[in-house]
Parts: sequence; structure tokens; C-alpha cells
Amino acid sequence: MGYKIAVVGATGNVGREMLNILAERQFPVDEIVALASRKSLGTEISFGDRTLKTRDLDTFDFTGWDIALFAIGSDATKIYAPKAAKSGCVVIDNSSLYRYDPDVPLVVPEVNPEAVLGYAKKNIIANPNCSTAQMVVALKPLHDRARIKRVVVSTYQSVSGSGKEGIDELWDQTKSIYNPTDSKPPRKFTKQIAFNVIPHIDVFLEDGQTKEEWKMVAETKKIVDPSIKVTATCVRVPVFVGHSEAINIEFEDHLDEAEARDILREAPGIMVIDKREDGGYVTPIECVGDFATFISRIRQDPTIDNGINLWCVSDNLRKGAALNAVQIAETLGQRVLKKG
Ligand code: 11C
Repeated sequence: MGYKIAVVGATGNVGREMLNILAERQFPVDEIVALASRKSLGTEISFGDRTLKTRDLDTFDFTGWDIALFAIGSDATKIYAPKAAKSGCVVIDNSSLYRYDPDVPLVVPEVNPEAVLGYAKKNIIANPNCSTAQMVVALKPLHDRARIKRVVVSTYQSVSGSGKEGIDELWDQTKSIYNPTDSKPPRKFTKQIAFNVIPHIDVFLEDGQTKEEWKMVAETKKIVDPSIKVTATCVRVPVFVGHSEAINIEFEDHLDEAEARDILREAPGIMVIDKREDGGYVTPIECVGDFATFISRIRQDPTIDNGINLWCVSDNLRKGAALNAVQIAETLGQRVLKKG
């Protein structure tokens, strides 16, 4: 016997990837439903060899459904996630709504799989922000060996992190550089994104950091260890899919670069590509459609006692969102629901 799975927000970038990944990983599905808002009703979406027609989220009854993978904004999640959870369906939520709620586990299965057991308080499990997910996959095995004191991270985040409008804006602006008569005013980003970079993702907070930067701090503490200090600068770059991060890590204990490389090579979810030659590293375009978090440029930071620098790249729609959600569903299945 398999699971009855609902994908909520099935017409969006992340919802579609959730369906692709459930099919690719042969998740034991008995029944599957693609839910969306009324305006997308009847849209056809692929699920492996099958085509699903979206049904109306607003009138859907979650009673008897095992797991709902939510990929809609926080406002709509606030309405529908409690409804699903109260009817006994476990919600795995990709929005930021529940991430910092002490009664909701925030899970990256390679890092804190045991945390799924905390789902029962609200029947909800939260999925982290994409930039956090790939970073903690890299940090955890190193932390287990040498205890991380402080992380300084700069991100290079693709426009797909900001949804379809961000993708369209990069596409339109790129075309308009060559054909200025076709130019459209920016709608999504605050400055030109084509052939540019923008040091601003999400809203500004009072202390000068952005919410995206704050999320990396708060989520790393909740998922890995509250004692780890993190400081982040999050930057939007003109890349369609794939977030990159330059990460500087300071440890309590000494860790040399060769051992760090060996640890990362053995760690779950990680692929090390680090040849120290032209092209011997991974760029975002090469990680699109992949499950792994790729690590390159592993090297000692000679300016501090116990420091390592590395480059970390992953498909933000996959490990940063849909894949992590499906992995949470797999972990919940193996450890708690035990069907399939
Ligand atoms: C971006 N990281 O690249 C964001 C997208 O909290 O789930 C995901 C926002 C979130 O714009």
C-alpha cells in the first residue's frame, strides 16, 4: 500500500518540480492530486507518464490524504495548511510561514532527519529557504568533525528563486538590451537584473540586513546548531536556475583542506568536484535538474587559525525546494507513516 499525496500549488515552478521528483524517485504513490487556485483549474500537469488536471484547492477536502506538499505563498498557506493539517493530512510546507515556529520542525533530511518526529504537534513540517538548504548540507558533516564557530557567506542567487515573474523579467530585459524598442519597465526587481547583480533579496530589516540574509542565520541555527554564528550577504544574479554560495567557515578545532574534502566526499547529498585547474569546479548551469549539492574550491583560509573556504552550488528549485520537500516525505514515510 502506498500514499495518497496532494501537491498544492501544482502549476508553479516548485509544484511542477515536486511532481517530477515524486515520479523520478518512484515515491510510493497510490493516489495523487494536483491542487491549484481556481484561476488555474483544469490546467494539465505531467506526473511521470501521466497527465493530471488541477483541481480546486479552495473546495478540496484533505480528509483521508496522507501528505500534502505545499508550494504556495505564505498568505494562502495560512488559510489552507491548517485546514489540511486538522483533517489529519501531514503538511510539508515550502513557504516561510511556519519555519520559525518552535512547534514545527524545520528539516533537511541529510542534516536533521530525526526532527521529522516533531511533526505531530501541528501536523506540519517546514522546508527551509533554498539558500539555507544547500549551505547546511555542506556545513553539517564539517561541524560534526571540527565544530563550526562562524560562517561568512555570500550568495549568488538565480532569478527562479523569485518565481516566474523573475524569470520573465531576466528574459525580457536580456532581449531588450539587443532590441531597445522592445524594453519593458522592471516589475519584479528594484534595478536592472540583465547583465547586472543586485545586493538585495526580500525586504530590508531595521538593522540593515535583508530578510533573506536573516533567514540564513535563523534557519542554520534551527537546523544545525544554535551556537553557530552566521553572517550573510545575499545577491541576485542574472542566472535562471541554480544558486551559488561562497562560504567561509571558522572552526573550533583544526581541519585541514584534505580532510575537509574527504569528509565532504563521503557526506550524503554532496558531490565534490574540485580539480584545481581551469574548469575543475561546478557552475550553476551545470547543476540544473540534479539532486546533489555540488562543492568546489575547497581550500584553507590562511588568515585565521581554523578556516576553510568553499564554493557551493545547487538547483534551487530542487534541493532548495521540491527535492527537499520530497525527501522529507520519504523520511516521514520511513520513520513514521511506514506505508509503501
Ligand atoms: C530567493 N531564496 O531566491 C528565495 C526564494 O523563503 O522560501 C525562497 C524564499 C523562501 O528569492
